Formats: sequence, C-alpha cells, structure tokens
Amino acid sequence: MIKSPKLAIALAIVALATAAACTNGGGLGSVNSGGGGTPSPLPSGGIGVAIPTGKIGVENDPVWGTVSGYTEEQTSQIMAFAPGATVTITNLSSTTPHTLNVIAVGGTPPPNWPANPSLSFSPSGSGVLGADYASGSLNPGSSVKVKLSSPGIYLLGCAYHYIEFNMRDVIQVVAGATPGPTASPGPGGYAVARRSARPAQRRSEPHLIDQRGHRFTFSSLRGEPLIVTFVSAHCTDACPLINAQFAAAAQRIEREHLAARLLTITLDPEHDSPQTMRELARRFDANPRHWLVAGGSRSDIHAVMRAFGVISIEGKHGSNDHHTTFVYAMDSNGDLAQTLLASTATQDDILDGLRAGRWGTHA
Ligand SMILES: [Cu+2]
Repeated sequence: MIKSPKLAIALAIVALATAAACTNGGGLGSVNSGGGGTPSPLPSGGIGVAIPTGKIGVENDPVWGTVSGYTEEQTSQIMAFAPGATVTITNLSSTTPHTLNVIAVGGTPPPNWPANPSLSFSPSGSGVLGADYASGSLNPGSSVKVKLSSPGIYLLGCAYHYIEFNMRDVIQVVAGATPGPTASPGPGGYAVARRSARPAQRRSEPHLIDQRGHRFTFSSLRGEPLIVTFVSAHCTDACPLINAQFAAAAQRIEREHLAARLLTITLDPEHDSPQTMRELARRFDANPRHWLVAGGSRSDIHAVMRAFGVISIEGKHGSNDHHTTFVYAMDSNGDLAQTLLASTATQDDILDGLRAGRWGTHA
C-alpha cells in the first residue's frame, strides 16, 4: 500500500515508478530497490537482462509467480512479441554475465517454476526461440538476437541467477502484440482472450451500466475507437493513477474534438456497485460523451473481465486490490487492436494513438 505523498511522487516522474504495489500482473513493474527506479535504457523492442535491482524490476505476479531480471523498455516483466519478431537481448549489467534460456514452452501458466532446471551456459537453438534455445553467456554490455517464430508461452531463466535472484521471466509470442512500452497482452489473456474480447461473438452480450444509469453494451459503442480499462474504486495504489490519466485523456479528447471514447469498468463488482462507479465518475467530473464509468451485475462484469483476461484477487482489506492494470484499445469495429500498459504516460499513449488513427478513423 502506498500513501498519497508517495503517489504524488510517482505521478511527478514521467517514467514508471517504484510505487505500484497493487499492479501485479504486468502493469506497472515495481522495482525492488529503494529510490527512484528509472526505466532501463533499452533499444525499442529489445530485452534487457540484469540482476533485479534498481533498473530491472521484480513482479510478484498472481499468475506467473515471481519474475524478475528481464524487461522490455519501460514495461512489465511479462513480455509479449508478435510472431516473426527478432528481439535483441542485451546484458545491461556492467559487471555480471547473464543468460536467457528457455525452460519450457506451453500454453498455460506454470503450476510452479521448476526448482532446479538444467540451464546451459553455452548457446543453442540456432538463434530461434524454441524449447532448446539458450543465448549462451552474455558478458556485460553484449547482445544477441533471437527470432521469435512460433506462437506460444516461453518460460525463461538465467543460468547464473535462476535460483538465487529468481531471474526468470515469460515471453508470450502472440499475434497482435506490440513490443516496447505497449507490450504485454496480460496474463491469462493471449490470443484466446483477444478473440473472445470481441463482444459481438458472444451469444448474449453483457450489459454495463454507466454513470447516468444507462444500460449499454460494447456493440453499442462501435463506430469509433474505444479505450477500455478496469479499476477497483477502493484501490488506493495504481487505480487513482489510472483514473487521473483517463480524466486527463478525456479532457484532451474533448478539447481536440476526437471521435473516441474512454470506458472504465469496475473489476470488483462485489464491492463496486453502479452507484459506486457513479460516485467515481462524479469525483473525476467524467463527461459520458467521452468517458463512461461503468458497473453492472456481477455476472456481466465477470463475463467482460474474462473476455479481456482481467484478473483480480481479493486483498487484505476485502476489496480486490491485486489486479492486472492494462489499457485496451478497441478499434472502430469493436475488435481489440492493442494492449497498453498503464503508466504515467497513458494519456499520451492514448492521444498519440487516436491522433494517428491507429485504432480507426476519427472524424
Ligand atoms: Cu543472470
């Protein structure tokens, strides 16, 4: 839990900060050293490896367990790339060699990470990510390239530091993933969630209730880009940051007359009623033309969360304050086009995407 002065600090620095304790699951990576925690200097779409202190984060992910020591530029420790991508793995350390080895390939999260897998210090796998891939020992500052061809989930470990530093990670190779700051599609999601996130394919589409008390469906919002996120109204960690980012983005959308809508949905329908969400909307002065803040029945909200692969877990205080923090850009057709990581740059990410027409035309 962070207190508001610390949150203010987190908002003040542009990069992801140390603060987001409730964002396990891939959103804001919490860095395990004290102090500021600046993002790693990495080539776009590259992977940096280092002992997880300071620049490289640690996430205690509810799905994947502890992951640390590998990251993309400014993103979470769970990494996603599109098939066919070639990724540069760079050792960011100035003192210590590391490796990137594939431990297992599969389609689901591991029940447990293997306790003591045999990880090689020599390169293997011919530069293609697969079950037999090993980068070999990468000296400080050196790089190697790997091609990601087959879709799947690859469990990674460093041969030197798998055990002592939990230096392990997950690469998802999945269609539609965008490397870099907007990478991970999120644990539990992947291609299946991307497909099922098309509400039109549902037999009976869930209804949501906005801050005016109007019932609506995803289908009813088609025709312009829709930027979706999920929050808990009771969360005091990352959600206030996301709400502030959405509030700022909504104002900019209005000011620039962009045809687009934001949608914030509760991820804790047991505690956040539509009335609670209305209060939240009021607090942020959310104009429903550009920003819908929605609750709904438990079953409808859970159906929407499942479709997006949103995971939330009840915390100590009864509300769901451990959860994924992603921002989903749906195009004008209602298809999920891109998954963004929530950050202090979210309003810029949204505005840049809309202005560029990345998720459909704007008026
Ligand atoms: Cu290592």
